[in-house]
Amino acid sequence: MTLVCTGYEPFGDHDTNPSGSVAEALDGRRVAGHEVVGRTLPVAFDAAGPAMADLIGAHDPAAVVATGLAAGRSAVCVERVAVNVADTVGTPDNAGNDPVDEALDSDGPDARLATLPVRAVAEACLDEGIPARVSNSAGTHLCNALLYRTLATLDGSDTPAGFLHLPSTPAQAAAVAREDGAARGASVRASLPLDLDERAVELAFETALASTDG
Ligand code: PCA
Repeated sequence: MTLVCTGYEPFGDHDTNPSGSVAEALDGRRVAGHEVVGRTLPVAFDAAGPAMADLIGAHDPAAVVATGLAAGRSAVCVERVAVNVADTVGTPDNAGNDPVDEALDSDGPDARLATLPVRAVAEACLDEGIPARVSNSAGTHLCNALLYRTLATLDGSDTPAGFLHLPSTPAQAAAVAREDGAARGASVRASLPLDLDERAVELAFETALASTDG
């Protein structure tokens, strides 16, 4: 079987997106006996959910881990919940959509819980020295929407699925710090290198499959 990992293209003020880099790096890699299908999704509310549904339909994965950038967060965030709300909070998607306080699905539940074993994934990361935590809010931008729609697509199946928010890379943090005047004493946002992001995704798959195996 396969494992589906997605990341995103750059969006907003970000020239790069570590999540897309992680998905591309993992594409074709064997993790826990399965081959990873890693894809970069568009940052577009109308397109990301259907793209994920197509990936799941085409590859019938044993587990799904979607990832996205959460600039400023200090650790890998294993998201517990997706809420039925779309609000870009002023950063339109790459198609120009800028929802304010909208429902993702007017007939859907208020929230959907990730089916990854979120606490075990965070613990596995921490055990390997990767800064990580469970997060109880994926925000209301596209990452929340993708988790909501992925869980809807998999509703009724036993395929575990979840979402990891990734911090900025060191290069992103340095670029912003340069602009912000860090060389004159301004603060620098937290960051994490891509190899630790990649390992966190591997651990999410390994942990999910270990708990599925019983
Ligand atoms: N992060 C955004 C959307 C795309 C991305 O990488 C989010 O956190 O919703």
